[in-house]
Amino acid sequence: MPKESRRKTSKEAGLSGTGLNEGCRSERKAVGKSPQICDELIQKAAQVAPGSATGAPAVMEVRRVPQVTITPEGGGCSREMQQEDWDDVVDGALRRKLSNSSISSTGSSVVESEDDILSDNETKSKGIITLEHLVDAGDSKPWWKLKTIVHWPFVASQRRRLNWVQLAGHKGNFKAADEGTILKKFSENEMQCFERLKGDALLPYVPDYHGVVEKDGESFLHMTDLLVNFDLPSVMDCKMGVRTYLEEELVRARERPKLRKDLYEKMVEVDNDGPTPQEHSQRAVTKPRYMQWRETMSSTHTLGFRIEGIKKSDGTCRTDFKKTRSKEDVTQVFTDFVGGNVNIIKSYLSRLTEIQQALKMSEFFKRHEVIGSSFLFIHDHTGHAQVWLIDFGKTTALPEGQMLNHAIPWQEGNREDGYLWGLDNLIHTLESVSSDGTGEATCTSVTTENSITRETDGE
Ligand code: I3P
Repeated sequence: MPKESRRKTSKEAGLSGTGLNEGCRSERKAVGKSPQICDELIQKAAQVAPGSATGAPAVMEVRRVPQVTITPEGGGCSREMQQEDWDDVVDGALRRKLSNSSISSTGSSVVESEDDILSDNETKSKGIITLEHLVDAGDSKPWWKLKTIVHWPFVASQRRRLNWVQLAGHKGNFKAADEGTILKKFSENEMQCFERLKGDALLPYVPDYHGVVEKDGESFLHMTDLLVNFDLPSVMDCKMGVRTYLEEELVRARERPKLRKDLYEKMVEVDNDGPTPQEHSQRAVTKPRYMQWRETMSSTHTLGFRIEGIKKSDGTCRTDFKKTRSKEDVTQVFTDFVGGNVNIIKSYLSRLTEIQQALKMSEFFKRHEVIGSSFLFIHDHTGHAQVWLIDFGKTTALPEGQMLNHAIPWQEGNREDGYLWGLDNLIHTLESVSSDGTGEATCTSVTTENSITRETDGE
């Protein structure tokens, strides 16, 4: 049953955006143990400071920069980070000291394709962003200790560029690049998808791809930073589809089962009753078992998409959605995400409808099993709102001549992913938010484990 695990080795200490407070606390409460997240989620959208070709903002060299100590998680939130803290950080006489101690390595992949999916044990890789007021023995000036993963830039003129976020995905997969672009750790699979998307109906809805570049001895996919035209954006990552693992992973796992202690630990963090008695006694689970458990705990099985993470314009960041499953809960999360702003929901709906049409036209979509890909929702206070298709590390071409429906139930062997069915439900969910701000989501149907029933079945 288990899939051979695919551990990654990337440890780039490039950039990482952060969030903090409320969401962190709520997740900690929810799982009872781990202080949470806020930096891990979507390494999917990134905001990169303009600067040198090496990615380090040139301006950093001529200004005093804040000292930021990055520590592993632990300890409670001293307090929430406020806007004035950022002001202090960017304007004040704070000094920086960077350490990567809380950046954990990622897994590697037999598929050598997945760049953007959470892979680290959350207890290790997620932290709480907190500030502690400390005394600098050197000049008696106070400075703040920023716990967890934070990287530059903290420069006043670039304050709006502090939004570089990773809401999900393997950590350390991104590096700074020239203004308005980012570098994502190379994935052959994803690169091929970008190449095949050239000229496809989906092209306007995926990040611009600028080719493969080498940096520090590694290869990266160079692409446009989706956050660049937003002012302090709010970002949400929704992973699409009813299935989050490839069929080939299942097969491999059956052939070479591998027990994973880290996944067992992640499971019990969320639900101590999750593992079977046998899994408890071995203190390990297989990867497919974990992935399927994640799908049934969240809305992946019931709605065909799930919320992975949210970073809001106020800096708060949440990834505590593992148990967000019902349509009502999902609706509430969307309502909170847009702050009840129905116009933003309408903009999102309009974009989703365009994407839906494009998906139906797309030759690429017909011929690929789309697994682990997300919609990235981005909006800001100006009302500017966009949705992008991201993360094609596990999007796999079908054999010549084979096509998918994307809306019928998955049965092992048919490679269906439920992507369009999930999009239908996502649209219905947003429509219910736009109708009354809190409305009840109406889904096309109800799913049971591994089955989708909808009006279009059999189309
Ligand atoms: C991770 C998530 C990822 C998966 C990762 C899981 O769980 O399901 O999709 O990566 O596997 O740990 P969670 O979201 O609960 O953190 P892949 O899609 O690349 O398999 P990994 O630990 O083997 O990286």
